[in-house]
Amino acid sequence: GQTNTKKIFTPRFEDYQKVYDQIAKLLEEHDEYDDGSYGPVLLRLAWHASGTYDKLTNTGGSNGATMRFAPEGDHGANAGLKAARDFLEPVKEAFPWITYSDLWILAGVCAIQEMQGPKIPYRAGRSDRDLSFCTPDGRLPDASKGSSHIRAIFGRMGFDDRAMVALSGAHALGRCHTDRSGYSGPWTFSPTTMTNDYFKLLVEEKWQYKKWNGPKQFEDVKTKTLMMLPTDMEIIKDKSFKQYTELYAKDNDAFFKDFSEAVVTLFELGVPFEQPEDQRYTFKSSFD
Ligand code: DDH
Repeated sequence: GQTNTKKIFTPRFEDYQKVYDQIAKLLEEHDEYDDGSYGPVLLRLAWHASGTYDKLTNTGGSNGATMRFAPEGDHGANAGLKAARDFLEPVKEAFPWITYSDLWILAGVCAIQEMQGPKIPYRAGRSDRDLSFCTPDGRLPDASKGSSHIRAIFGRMGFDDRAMVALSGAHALGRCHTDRSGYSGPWTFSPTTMTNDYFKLLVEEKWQYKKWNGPKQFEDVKTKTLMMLPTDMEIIKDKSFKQYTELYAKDNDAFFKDFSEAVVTLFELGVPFEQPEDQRYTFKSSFD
C-alpha cells in the first residue's frame, strides 16, 4: 500500500505550460480592462518583483514575492499592481503547487508572448518568503529623474547601457494612470501589442512638455495623445543610450532579441535555481 509513502508532486514542463495556458485564457476573457488587456500590468508586476535586486547584498529580486506584504506592496512605485496580483489569484487556486514568486514571473512571460513579443525562456524554482525579506523603498526607478539615476538603478541590478535601453522598450505596452503614478496616457498607439514603436516614436516624433497640473511629462506635438516620461526622454537624449534607441527603432529583430535576453536576466536576478540555464522552458503561445 501507499500508507507510508507521501507522494510529492514534482511539476514538469507540461504542468507549467498548463499554468501558462490558464493565464492566456484569462487574458483573453478579461478584455474589459484598461486598453483591452491585463497583459501590461502583469508585465509590470513581474518587473517590479524582480527590479528590487541589489547585486552587492544579493537582496531583493523575484525570489520571495514579498510585494504581497504591506511595506513593499504599499511602496509608491507599486501602486495599482494589486490589480495584477488579484487577477492571478484564481490561477494560484487552480494550481496551488506553484509559488507566488514563480507564478508572477510566469505571468510576465505569458503577457509578453501573448502580446506578440519574443519568446521568453523560463526557469522555475522561486520560493515565497515572509515579510522580513521586503526590500526598502526606493529601489525602483523614479520617472522624474535623469540618466545618472537610470544607470544607478539598473547598474545596481548589473545591467549595461544596451540592456537598459532594451528593457525600456517595454513601454511600448500599457499606460500611465493618474491614480497610480500621477502620470497620464500611453506611450504608443498599440499598447497591448509588443512592438519597437516606443523607439520609433522617440526617434521620429517631436515631443513637448504637456501643459497640465500633473507631474512633468511629455506629449507628441502631432496628436498630443501619446506620452513620454522624463526618464523615457533620457533614452534619446543621452549619447550612449541614443545609439541603442536608434538601433532598435530600425531593427525590431535586434530589439526582440536583446529584450528577451535582458528580461530573462531580470526575471532571474537573485534566484538560486536548481534547473540549469540550458534547460529553460519555452512556452507555446496560444497562437503558435
Ligand atoms: Fe515602466 N512605468 N518604468 N517599465 N512600465 C510605468 C508603466 C509601465 C518607469 C516608470 C513607469 C520599465 C522601466 C521604467 C512597464 C514596464 C517596464 C509607469 C506608469 C511608470 C511611471 C504606472 C501607472 O501609472 O500605472 C521608469 C521610470 C522606468 C525606467 O526604466 C527608468 C521596465 C524596465 C519595464 C519592463 O517591463 C521590463 C509596463 C508594462 C507599464 C504599463 C503598466 C500598465 O498598467 O499599463
